[in-house]
Amino acid sequence: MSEPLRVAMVGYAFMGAAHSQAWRTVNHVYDLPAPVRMQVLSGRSATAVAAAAGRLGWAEHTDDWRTLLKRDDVDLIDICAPGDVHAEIAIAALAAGKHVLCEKPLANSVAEARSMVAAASAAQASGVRAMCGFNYRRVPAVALMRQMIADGKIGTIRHVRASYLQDWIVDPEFPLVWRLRKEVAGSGALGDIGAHIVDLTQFVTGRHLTEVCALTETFVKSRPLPSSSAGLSAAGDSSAFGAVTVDDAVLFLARLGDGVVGTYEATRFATGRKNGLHVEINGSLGTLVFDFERMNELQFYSLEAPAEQQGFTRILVTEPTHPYMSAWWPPGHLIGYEHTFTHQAHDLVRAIAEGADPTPSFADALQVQLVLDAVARSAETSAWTRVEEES
Ligand code: SOE
Repeated sequence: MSEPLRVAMVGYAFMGAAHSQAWRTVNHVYDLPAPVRMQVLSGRSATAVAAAAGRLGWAEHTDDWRTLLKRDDVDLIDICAPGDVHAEIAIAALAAGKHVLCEKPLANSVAEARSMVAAASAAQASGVRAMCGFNYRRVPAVALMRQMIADGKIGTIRHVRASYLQDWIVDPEFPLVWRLRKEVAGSGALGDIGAHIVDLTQFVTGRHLTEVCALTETFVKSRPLPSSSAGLSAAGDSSAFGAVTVDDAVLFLARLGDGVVGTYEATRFATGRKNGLHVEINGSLGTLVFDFERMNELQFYSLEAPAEQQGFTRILVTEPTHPYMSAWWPPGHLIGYEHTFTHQAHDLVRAIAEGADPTPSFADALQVQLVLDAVARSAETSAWTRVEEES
């Protein structure tokens, strides 16, 4: 076994907690080439970060992420902070020779994402690795969906149908948290959850969106200012209001080349939908359907089955032969949301130890950013808009 991989993390809210859970678990689930050590947690408030470090299992804490750059007992920086600081932290970390895991979306703009890709490729020469955290790629049923499409099980792809539906801001009294401010989050439903379905559909189909036609809507245009900026559920102070500067919902049509067409919808106003991530791919020989709220299952319809037996089959993705599942429980014993982050941590640690490039790379995440940018421009102009190609 090689030297431990000493991790530092920036941010400790929902995503920070999910990533911490993965760093705590990964050593105990997988026989890793390098054991993970949870070295130091960074956050802006000294008292809050101290409490979070104790709760989440970090050995030390700091209120200044820049100190991480100079420490030679930190090998990897995991960025779980809001989007407006991704580029600055990632570029500085890579320049300091630290591997980087950065939450999605990679950045708040294409320009930032491009400079992150440049920093990652400069660092790559000295064995420094960078990865973006699109965790849903690591749901076993999603990985199986990709394999089955690549193996031709549904034939030639015709339709991609994807939606990501949540409802956590349906109440107009819900406060103006950072995810509702463009200068911090970059965009609203588009970058937060739309980015996931863009990445997922590109991942499972092996195709890129080439052209989009979009609309966005902001239903609640001003909200009470939060009494603290601590997290997504911070209570509002209804005496003072601020403007919502991002989209509440986005819908778009897309082309994915060779006649493949797609529909996409992302909203945080789908009352009753808590984390409804749905992807359906129709091909010339069949259909595959994934629904996150039943994340251990994959629905498969095959025209190759005898006519009298055709119908949707529910594949329970818990066999040891299914992607990622051999590390977990006997067949039929289900896994959950947090496992996707453990799989992500595993894949990253293994790639670093083997000197391989982890995926999704910063370049893959830039490609998603180019789609988000085309969608935003299309919504502004009400016109079909080409996704820029990266040379
Ligand atoms: C909030 O909408 C959020 O936490 C996203 O930011 C995550 O990426 C998604 O997995 C769950 O919802």
